Amino acid sequence: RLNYIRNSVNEGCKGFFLCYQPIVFTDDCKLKGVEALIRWKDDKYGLVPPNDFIPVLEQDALFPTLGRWILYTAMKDGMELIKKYPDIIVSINLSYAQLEKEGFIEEVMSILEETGFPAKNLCLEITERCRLIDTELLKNLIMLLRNHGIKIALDDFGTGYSTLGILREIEVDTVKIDRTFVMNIEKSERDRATVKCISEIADAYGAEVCVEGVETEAMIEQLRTLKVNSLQGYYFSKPITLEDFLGKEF
Ligand code: G
Ligand code: G
Ligand code: MN
Ligand code: NA
Repeated sequence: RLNYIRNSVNEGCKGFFLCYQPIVFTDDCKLKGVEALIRWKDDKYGLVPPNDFIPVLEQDALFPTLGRWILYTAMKDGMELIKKYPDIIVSINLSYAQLEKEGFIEEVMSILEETGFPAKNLCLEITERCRLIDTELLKNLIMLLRNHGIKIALDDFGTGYSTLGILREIEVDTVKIDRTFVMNIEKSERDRATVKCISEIADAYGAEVCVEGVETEAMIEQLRTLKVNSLQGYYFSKPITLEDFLGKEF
């Protein structure tokens, strides 16, 4: 199946598409942005989730092709979203293989120019696996991207390599608290304390907090009592296609 997916990348990223999941402000649940999430679909294999191909393709020589396609498609779609929601922030997940590649910043800048998408509406999410690259290099890249007005989010915070150590070292705009920390927030005093502390640290570092995996009204009530700027989760919407997203009111 992987060779099959590899071939699709070589055939102009055939079968790949992006879904968008809303991110809303905690206060009023109004739309703040979207996260772009990749999918692959094909007649033979059906719908294949990113966990089944991203980690493997990341190690592949053709990943830059897919990485560029993701950036380009999300910004092109982003232009459609901006027409309806002028202040929308479009978040795109990055792989370390993309960041590590020479000329990455130039690539992002050229796609911004090509699509006309404004840098201030763009947020790049870096994840645990990005820690695999040299911290100095990562710090430097992030500083340069932010100097261009692009926002940076630290994804999956609290899990894997997405730690306090890295948050202390690099300056990001948003910390995305992993959903495992909020799953039981209604019952668990420990989890509430954890989210509260992460939020306070993020605040002290000048970063906003986004909580992922919000599935119930009760979770929202809990999170409103903590310093959480934005929320994302199935309660608001699952990731949906651009067409479906534009057909709804958020
Ligand atoms: O959408 P879903 O929950 O299936 O995503 C599973 C994982 O795949 C998440 O960790 C997510 O960050 C990652 N992922 C989704 N889309 C992309 C993408 O476009 N690029 C990268 N690098 N990772 C992605
Ligand atoms: O690692 P990252 O944060 O990029 O992954 C986001 C993934 O989390 C998406 O693939 C999305 O499908 C999934 N997701 C988003 N909201 C929820 C939710 O409320 N509950 C669960 N279980 N998964 C979610
Ligand atoms: Mn993410
Ligand atoms: Na996450």
